[in-house]
Amino acid sequence: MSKALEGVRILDMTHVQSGPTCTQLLAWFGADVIKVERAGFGDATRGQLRDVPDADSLYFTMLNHNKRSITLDTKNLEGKKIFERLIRMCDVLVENFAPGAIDRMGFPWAKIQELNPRLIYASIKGFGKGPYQDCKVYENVAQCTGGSASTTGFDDGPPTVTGAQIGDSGTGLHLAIGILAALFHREQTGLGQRVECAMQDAVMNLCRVKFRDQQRLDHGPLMEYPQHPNGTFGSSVPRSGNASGGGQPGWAVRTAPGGPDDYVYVIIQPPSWAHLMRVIGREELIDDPEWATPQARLPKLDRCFGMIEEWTMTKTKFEVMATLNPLNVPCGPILSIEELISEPSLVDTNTVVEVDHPERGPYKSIGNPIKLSASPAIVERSPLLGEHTDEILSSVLGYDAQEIEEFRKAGAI
Ligand code: CAO
Repeated sequence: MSKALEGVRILDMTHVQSGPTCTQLLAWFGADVIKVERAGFGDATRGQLRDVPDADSLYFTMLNHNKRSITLDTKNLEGKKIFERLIRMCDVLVENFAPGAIDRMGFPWAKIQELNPRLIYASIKGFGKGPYQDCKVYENVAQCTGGSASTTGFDDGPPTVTGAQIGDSGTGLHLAIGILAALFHREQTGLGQRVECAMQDAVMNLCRVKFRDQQRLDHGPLMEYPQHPNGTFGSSVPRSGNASGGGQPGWAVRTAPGGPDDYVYVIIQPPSWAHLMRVIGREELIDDPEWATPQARLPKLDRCFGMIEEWTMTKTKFEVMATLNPLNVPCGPILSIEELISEPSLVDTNTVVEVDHPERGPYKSIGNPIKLSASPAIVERSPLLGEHTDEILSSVLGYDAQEIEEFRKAGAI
């Protein structure tokens, strides 16, 4: 089996979550990802939310699989020489420092291009050009400034951030796509280019349907939202609770035995209406003009899902799934993280993997969700801080033992 990105070398200047998710994905596709970290400190996440004393945290290990780590002070005079050589030897530089940090290290884009015109220089920042371009941004700030928080939650509750890390991991995915496009472009032109993705922009892209709804609002109420017909609409897209974001209505209804995650999401697709009504014991509504069409149901979706819930509450979420699926009713149980992490079918597909680590022992992680038939990803543990410093300096950059010793004495590595 060959690796899809075999031969691509990534100079990974990323930290925390957004950038590391991007380079981890490229590493899973087979790129050689060299993570540059400050000696003694490393990526701040190594020490954040620690569960095992003195061991790299799960925050770090789960975002930095399949990489090599070199410690390097890019502000040290000797360190800058190593950094320059890395720029010459790599295909892609990825970074998500605060705005201007790479420039302040003495490496503006013009200089990077001069050092290596083939290098693709990819960055994540919180915002694109505009009033907030110099701001530092974390996950939830991006969710709040990208339209996700204002549209998530219930009408009578506050704006809500989601558990899915759409600001960080979502932007990392976007950046990875940009890098792959730039690599393809380089095949044709021989030249690298700048790839930028702002976290606000990535979240907005993921909130695309809410921008659809903002414009639909100009033409009347959003009839699939729970605010119709019992509530009110303002001038902006409201929070829609668990309503479906698509053309078919859906809702999360309760199931037995009534625990916090005992819910199932049910979608009423017109062709399955008859099946659904039959199974819940409401055959009389199958052809009733008050209920039989999507248009007739729209003003009373709450009652509709109420009826369905009366039935689902007599079953577990898995029984509901087993009953409705054969009837072609789209539905899905609300699965807890505890249920997902031990689900055998997800282990079989390597979506949930177990990885061993010298400091912390075995732990569970999420493998590559993108499956390539000829290049399956094998998840390897994250590197210890500086684990590959000497190896990279000698085998990638060609320094000899004495030069490496001098770099060490100068505090560059
Ligand atoms: N050698 C020498 N200096 C190094 C170094 C190295 N190997 N690696 C990092 N540094 C320096 C940087 O140059 C920077 O110094 P200056 O401020 O003097 O330029 C400094 O370390 C800190 O970098 P930072 O400002 O990026 O880090 P921070 O912890 O203060 O901020 C974050 C973190 C995430 C808020 C900020 O990096 C950011 O806004 N990034 C862009 C958006 C982003 O990706 N956010 C997602 C984070 S995950 O939720």
